[in-house]
Amino acid sequence: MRTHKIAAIPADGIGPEVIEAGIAVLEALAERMGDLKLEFRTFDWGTDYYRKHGIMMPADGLEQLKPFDAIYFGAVGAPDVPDHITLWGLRLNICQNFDQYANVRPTKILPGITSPLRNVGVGDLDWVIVRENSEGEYAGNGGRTHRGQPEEVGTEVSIFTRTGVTRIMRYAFRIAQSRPRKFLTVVTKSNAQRFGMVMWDEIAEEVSHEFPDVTWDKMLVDAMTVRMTLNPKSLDTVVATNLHADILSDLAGALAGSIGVAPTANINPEGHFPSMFEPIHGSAFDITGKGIANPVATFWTACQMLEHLGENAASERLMRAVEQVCAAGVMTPDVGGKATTQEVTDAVIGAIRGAND
Ligand code: GGG
Repeated sequence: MRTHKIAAIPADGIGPEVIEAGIAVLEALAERMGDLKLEFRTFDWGTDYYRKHGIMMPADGLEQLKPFDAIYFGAVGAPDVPDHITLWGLRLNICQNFDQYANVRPTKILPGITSPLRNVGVGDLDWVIVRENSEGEYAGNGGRTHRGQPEEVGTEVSIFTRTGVTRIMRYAFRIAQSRPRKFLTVVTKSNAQRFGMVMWDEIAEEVSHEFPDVTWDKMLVDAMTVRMTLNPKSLDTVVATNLHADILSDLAGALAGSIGVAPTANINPEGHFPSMFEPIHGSAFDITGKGIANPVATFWTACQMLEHLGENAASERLMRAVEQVCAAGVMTPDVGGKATTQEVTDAVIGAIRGAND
């Protein structure tokens, strides 16, 4: 029996709804596999915790997480607390302190889901966006002075380091190399931002020599939105800065039918810290408590988590079950269905139990 210890942090909004669904599906999967045990421990951190304690997670929270093999995260953000407090207090606190510098965001159109793009169907849009996840625009370098006065100044300085850019570039080239098309697009804004972004281009060129079998090209981020929309089949693996990739991956999710299906993995490739897996979507308080949150992104990121844990067969079985359920039309309203979170979850569990492979 292989055992993996997983820390669940459902956090805010629809986070608890989709993580509950994810744990139910993972427990059914482990039972079906027979030789796999997943031990969950749920942490009550997030905005409710903040309202009680003035912090999003306890001071020793990172120490508490360290012994786990992976973190399964829901969503962060609430209407009554500023977003920068909730985001930096929980999600970014974990990502940055656990050096989860590679954020991997796959996109594909699942069977049964319709893309808003014309003439694009299942198999046509198959991307992996690699987001630099430790520095850049999210370096946290800035400040405010003269608050409220006419001369008030606010700075938000992006930090790009040679170490940070080189390691994410290598990571992205490696992913591109592992995929059939062996093709990487490097996104920057190096026409207007002539220091850090030009360094990105130079480092991409340098790292590319380590991967002679990978073809690559460069795009400016504004032009990239056009290419994703009008020529989506021309793309495969993409690497971009923390902010650019955050924006592009929301677009990617929408082009694949809904951000409700888009997963993300925050990876510490060296394995010094647990990696963290979550749906891309946030807390979505407009639909919180209605029972209609799409759990598919949370299931798909569970597949990423299982793969990361070396459980490839379980990962593939879960992805097959999700695709089968989508193809059968059991889907939440964001992707045109009428099913509830619970109905989609039950259908995926049914598909896992019913699989005769
Ligand atoms: N599950 C992802 C999540 O909760 N995201 C909240 C958010 O606001 N993220 C912004 C960011 O990661 O840049």
